[in-house]
Amino acid sequence: MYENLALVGATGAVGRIVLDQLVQRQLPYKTLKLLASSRSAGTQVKVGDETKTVELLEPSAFDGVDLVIASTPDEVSAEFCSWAVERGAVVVDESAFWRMDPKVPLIVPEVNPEAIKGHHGIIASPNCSTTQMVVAMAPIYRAAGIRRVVVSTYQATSGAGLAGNVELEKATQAALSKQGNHTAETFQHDIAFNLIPQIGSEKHEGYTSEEMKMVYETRKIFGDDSIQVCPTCVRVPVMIGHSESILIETEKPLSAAEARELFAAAPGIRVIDDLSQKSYPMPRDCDGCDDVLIGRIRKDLSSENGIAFWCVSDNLRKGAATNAIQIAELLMKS
Ligand code: 11C
Repeated sequence: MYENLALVGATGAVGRIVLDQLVQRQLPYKTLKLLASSRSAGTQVKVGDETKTVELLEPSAFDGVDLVIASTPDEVSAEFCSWAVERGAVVVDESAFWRMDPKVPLIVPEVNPEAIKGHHGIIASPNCSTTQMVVAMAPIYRAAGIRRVVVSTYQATSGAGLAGNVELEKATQAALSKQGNHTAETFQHDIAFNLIPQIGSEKHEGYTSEEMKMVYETRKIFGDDSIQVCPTCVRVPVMIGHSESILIETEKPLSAAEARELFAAAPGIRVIDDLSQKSYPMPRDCDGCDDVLIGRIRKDLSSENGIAFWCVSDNLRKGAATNAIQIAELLMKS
């Protein structure tokens, strides 16, 4: 039974959406604790019609808790998850810290819900840019197999948390008032009217940590190390909604019409695809929605088995909060 819940990181950008979703999706819990570091402990937070006080994140806070949903920085997850698991709770963790641990299932419910059976107390939710891509890949993978994916991302500033959006606003105001370059703190360079082809740190052979997450997490979620992924991750001056240009090379040939049908029938995907009517997904369309939006579906003109498309998703919802809530729902049903 998972009826006594705790949410760690309740005051962050994703934590607030998790709270809304707990209420909107009517998760059947009895008690709910909100936990955060000393900086946010004591804060009052609305949960539906109730106002709750955020409690201090410490080992004894998990006494009597069955299920934890956590949206915290990696170093916080590294420390507190064992406090919860030792007390018998299961943690659904959104940080990157546990994702590649072989004992920890990495779950996207539309893709690999069965992997949840193997958990040892911690279940990880993937990086936002991986999540929307694997939701899009899943129906194609099942129907035609996937050899290779080439993906370029256009990632919103909220991927870096509330601070990312504050920086975009200040930088844009500075640029418009001609005060010159805004001093970048969250991002590597001034984000106003700019694109930054670096998300995360330098990691492997010229690829960044964000890009390597897309490689390793994708293989783990599909349980298929043969999938080749070539990612380029770019920060763009958009507050909400990651966009991705994706080219998939399949094992078996697939027409654009077949790919469109597969996407349309897949859970968690909404197709918006009529170029003649200027109809395709854009980040503004996905703000507040839980689906992965797909459009511009077309055959690759340069290879036999290539399908190209455009994919947009709310990085704070399906990319983070919604995926974690769906994992919690899976557990509650199990
Ligand atoms: C970004 N994708 O847009 C990152 C944020 O591993 O969960 C999420 C990082 C992660 O900056």
